[in-house]
Amino acid sequence: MEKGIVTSPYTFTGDTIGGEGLKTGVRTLADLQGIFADEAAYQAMDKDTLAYRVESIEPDPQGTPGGLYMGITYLAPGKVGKEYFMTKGHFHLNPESTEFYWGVKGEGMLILMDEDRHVWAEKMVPGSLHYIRPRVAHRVANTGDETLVFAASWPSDAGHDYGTIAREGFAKRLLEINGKPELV
Ligand code: M6P
Ligand code: ZN
Repeated sequence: MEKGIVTSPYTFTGDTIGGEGLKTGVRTLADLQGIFADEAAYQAMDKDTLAYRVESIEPDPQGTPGGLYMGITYLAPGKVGKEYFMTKGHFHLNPESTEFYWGVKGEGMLILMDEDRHVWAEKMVPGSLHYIRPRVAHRVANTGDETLVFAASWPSDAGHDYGTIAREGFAKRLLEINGKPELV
């Protein structure tokens, strides 16, 4: 190759990312204990069931100011009782930090909650782009019957605050009512 011209160490095909230092994280139902409303339905399910997998490129160490990460999440279809499979959800530890999510495949809902516990949701479909503002917690539910694939990009110094959601949850839940998703 010509001097000074190199190939990027990363790839992005639309629904996969790859390359140097690719990280993979897996969450089973066991990792989602306490987030679903129907505890009896949760207890009756196989805790080894895969809920989602996150693949990410994190070029700089966590906490680096000015850096950016990119990830793709593969969220399985399914429900615990009437509640769709969903990500744990988080605020950012650095409360001013923002994030983009975008829909790649399948159908879902991005559930958002501000610090006053006001909850709303944006429909996630292939091509939908979602800007998550500062101080807004975010979680994604799969409302379809195929794997929901969505991509995300967030600052390397955003951090994940899971504790607040673990303690207080979201103020509304996305349930299937008469065959349709409803925030209740
Ligand atoms: C997106 C990004 C990641 C996040 C992942 C799963 O890919 O926001 O930072 O880890 O979704 O969401 P959660 O961490 O809430 O389980
Ligand atoms: Zn985030």
